[in-house]
Amino acid sequence: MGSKTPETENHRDHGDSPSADGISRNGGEPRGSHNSRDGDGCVGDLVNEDDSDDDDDKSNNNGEPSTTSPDAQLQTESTSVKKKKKKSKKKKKKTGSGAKQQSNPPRVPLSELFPTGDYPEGEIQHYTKIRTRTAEERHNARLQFNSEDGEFLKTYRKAAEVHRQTRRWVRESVKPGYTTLEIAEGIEDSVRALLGHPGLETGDSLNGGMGFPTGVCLNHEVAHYTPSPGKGVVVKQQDLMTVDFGVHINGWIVDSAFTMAFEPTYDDLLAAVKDATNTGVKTAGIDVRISDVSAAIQEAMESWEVEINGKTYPVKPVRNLTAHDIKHWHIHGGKSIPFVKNSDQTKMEEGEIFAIETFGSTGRGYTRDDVGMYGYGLNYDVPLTTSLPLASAKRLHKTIRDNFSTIVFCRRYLDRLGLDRYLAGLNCLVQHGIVEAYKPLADIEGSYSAQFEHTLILRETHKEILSRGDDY
Ligand SMILES: [Co+2]
Repeated sequence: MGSKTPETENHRDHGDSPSADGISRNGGEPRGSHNSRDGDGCVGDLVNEDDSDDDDDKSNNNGEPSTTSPDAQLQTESTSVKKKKKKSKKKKKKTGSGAKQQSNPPRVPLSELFPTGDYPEGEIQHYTKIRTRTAEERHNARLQFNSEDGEFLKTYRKAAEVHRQTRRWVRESVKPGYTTLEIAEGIEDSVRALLGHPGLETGDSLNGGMGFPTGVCLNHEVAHYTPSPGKGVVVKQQDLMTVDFGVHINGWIVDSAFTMAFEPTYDDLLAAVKDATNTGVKTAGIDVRISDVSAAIQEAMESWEVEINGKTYPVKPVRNLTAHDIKHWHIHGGKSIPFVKNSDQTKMEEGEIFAIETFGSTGRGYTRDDVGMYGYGLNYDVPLTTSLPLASAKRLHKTIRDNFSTIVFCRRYLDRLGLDRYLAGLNCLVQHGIVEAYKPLADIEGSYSAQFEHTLILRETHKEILSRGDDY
């Protein structure tokens, strides 16, 4: 799940600046030193009482963008020469012989596939820079980590394995003709089955479930699109599709995303954004400054020019989205990593979990709020007891606390709990600042954007890329 930053520059074309307010209302931002804030909590506007108009036309192909190409031939050369990439190493530890196999679509709980609880570890990357620490720092790190290390890592690796097995279905079985609703629900059915938490009983989804609403974005849709109840659009052969979903176990969230296509014309764009994300992953480390990670990401992304359907585009990092740290129950922990140069001296710290993601676009490299709604999440710092004018809002508030806590959810997740006629209550909660609402984010029509994202943990001697798979 992407995180939105407020932006200082003027946005001339659309006049729809992403509300610069809302940031302050968003709690969970304890460290003040970073300048690029986790703005995902922006309530764009509070309109949108009913979501009946979302899932608007997903077609593109207006052939609009055409950023001019310099020299196509030269570009092709440089692309192919520049980017010879070695495969990310995979280290799949298989559990015992004769273990059960996952079904397709995946529905076998992981507890049956890994009866010993030894889930595959992520990719291990060693730090590029040695750090020096005081005895006290080392002591604190051990306190935080070592005692519960085993259980904590098991939990996180299990969530990552659920993500890998679920996305395998998307990457191998989803074809043009599927609707975005079938894809989102397929993912959600899979995640819940693999976790063994259907999430229908009150509180069950707090033990494990979706980390946020499944994002399925097509073409110029950059982030935060999820089908409305009963709606969805048919994915076409020529569509570029980004899938972003999270898996949580007891509030610990794995956040990972990928972009896929059914035609080779997008291969370079996918490679560019994958490169940018992997560069960010490689750069991340204890005591590494956010500004340094951003600079590395930007340089990698902008080193690419890509050809799509015969047109050449520079790949622009999306300037108002960021990578982010993850805290317990909080998808955005308060540190944000932009994909463009900045002077944020905030450092990454031992024990922190980061969702390193990047978005690249052939459009403006800037998103605007689109119509419809993505999801809702309890504001972190709101007191449990608040006076609300609507009884339905009070009831809904309790339902949200009992089933999602501060995990971001969408209307489909309320519907499957059997709730109905909750929109007035929901809007009331948004208007009172108890619940934050998140809008879909798009670049200009006719553009294409891609995203790759991994969740990693900064351990004492190395980082573990928890969500790494042999796919990306
Ligand atoms: Co994310």
